[in-house]
Amino acid sequence: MGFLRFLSLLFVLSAIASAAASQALLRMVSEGPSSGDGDDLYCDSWRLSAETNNAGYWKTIPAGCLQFVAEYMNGDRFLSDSAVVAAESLAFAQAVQVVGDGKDIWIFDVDETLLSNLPYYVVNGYGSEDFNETAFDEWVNLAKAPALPASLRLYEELLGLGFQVVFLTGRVEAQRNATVENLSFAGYHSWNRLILREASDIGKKAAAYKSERRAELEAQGYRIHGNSGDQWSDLLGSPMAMRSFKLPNPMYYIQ
Ligand SMILES: *[C@@H]1O[C@H](CO)[C@@H](O)[C@H](O)[C@H]1NC(C)=O
Ligand SMILES: *[C@@H]1O[C@H](CO)[C@@H](O)[C@H](O)[C@H]1NC(C)=O
Ligand SMILES: CC(=O)N[C@H]1CO[C@H](CO)[C@@H](O)[C@@H]1O
Repeated sequence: MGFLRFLSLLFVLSAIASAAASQALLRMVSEGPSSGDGDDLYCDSWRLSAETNNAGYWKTIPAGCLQFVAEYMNGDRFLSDSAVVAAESLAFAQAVQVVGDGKDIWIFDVDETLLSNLPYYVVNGYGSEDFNETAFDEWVNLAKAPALPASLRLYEELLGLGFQVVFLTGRVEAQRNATVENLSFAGYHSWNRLILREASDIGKKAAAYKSERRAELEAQGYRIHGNSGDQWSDLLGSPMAMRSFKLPNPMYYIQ
């Protein structure tokens, strides 16, 4: 083989190899890792997609992202992401003209917003397992969920600015006592009202149930300035708050 032919063969081979490598990378990023843990690049992109709702409904986190989600939830990144959301919420709230008639409200969701169920998910696979309602309800009834630090601070600051706070949760009336107990123990000392699902709400999609409750509040003359939740179904639907704030939650998606 002549030297030039050898060189051009080498060139063709390396072009094929680099095309194959970039194809493989594209496939990996678009389909997710085929096996095992540790593909942080894909998992971080998936997390962004889930948080922005580009992913739409998902039942469990992607196979291979268990380690990533565990590290995200237990690390500084989750605390920092939550703190930035709270800071942006506060900046908006400080610009609101609070009237002082008790009708300026801010809505908070409860689970993964005011309270963190991380202790439950630490022993239940961080969203990698199908949701087990029985086991989750047992955990809720223990009333051991700690506050999400950034939300507790925001809550205090909003009260200081003169807002009324309303807690609107997908938890059911039967869980009222456990919820009140734990909100109080976690540091949430007062609220305008705590709205839980009544019997007639059971089976409703979260977005429909929460929108109906917001409509009732507006009909009673309340002005819903802000709404904080970790699920899009806490925030979307009509009527919406003037500003909605999405907290991070890569562990589950509620429709
Ligand atoms: C769900 O949790 C309950 C209570 O902890 C348990 O008895 C049951 O086996 C679990 N179901 C599944 C499908 O894992
Ligand atoms: C909730 O607590 C009140 C007392 O504060 C009690 O009367 C009521 O029975 C409790 N409800 C449930 C479902 O445990
Ligand atoms: C973290 C926290 O405040 N947990 C409390 C939740 O409420 C129960 C009482 O129902 C307390 O025992 C926990 O300490």
